[in-house]
Amino acid sequence: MKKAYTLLGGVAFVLGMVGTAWAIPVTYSDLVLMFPPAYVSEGESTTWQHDINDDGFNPSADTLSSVRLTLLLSDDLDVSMACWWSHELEYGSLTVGSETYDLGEIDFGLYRVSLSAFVQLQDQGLLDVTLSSTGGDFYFWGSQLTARAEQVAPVPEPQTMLLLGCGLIGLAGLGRKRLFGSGGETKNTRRFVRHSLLRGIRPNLKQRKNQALA
Ligand SMILES: [Ca+2]
Ligand SMILES: [Ca+2]
Ligand SMILES: [Ca+2]
Repeated sequence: MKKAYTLLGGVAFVLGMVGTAWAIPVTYSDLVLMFPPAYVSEGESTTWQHDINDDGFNPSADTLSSVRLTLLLSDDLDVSMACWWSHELEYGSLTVGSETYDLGEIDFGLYRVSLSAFVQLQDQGLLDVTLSSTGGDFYFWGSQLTARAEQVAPVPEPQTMLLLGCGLIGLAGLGRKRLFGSGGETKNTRRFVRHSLLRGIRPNLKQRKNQALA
């Protein structure tokens, strides 16, 4: 009986696994490059859009946990300027949804921003970004979006579940036969079966032997 409980427990565990959906960590990235780089003049701004729908993002299956933007910016070093020390300073800010992030002084390099809210990306798979100059002018070369998400694993189709169910029922039946068969049969029953079988086969064997000799 102990074995029977173990088997039934195993079947229940597998069935439980089939019914439960689990989350898989996924990372989406989207690159927007500017050729030539976008010029952001003093007090002006430039906008672009990231799209992770074409990278496999599914708003109903993916739950975003973190979103980061990495921008490549450069100040517009004017080599024709007479005095190298009189270069102006550039400052920028990034606006995503209702949030604005200060980028500080712009030189040449990568500027990373971790977003605190990303409702639009979660709902539509799209992210509209605005880069503004809060002082001086500079160039925007491109933006890389990195979004981490938890993806709900697809639930097996009804046909697959039906097949699996049939297999499990078959396994349970086989296990039951093995478990209860040995205990339920008495020695006499076994003997009876063996004798019946032998009785059924022997005459045939004798007949064949006689036929072969004749
Ligand atoms: Ca994309
Ligand atoms: Ca600068
Ligand atoms: Ca400048």
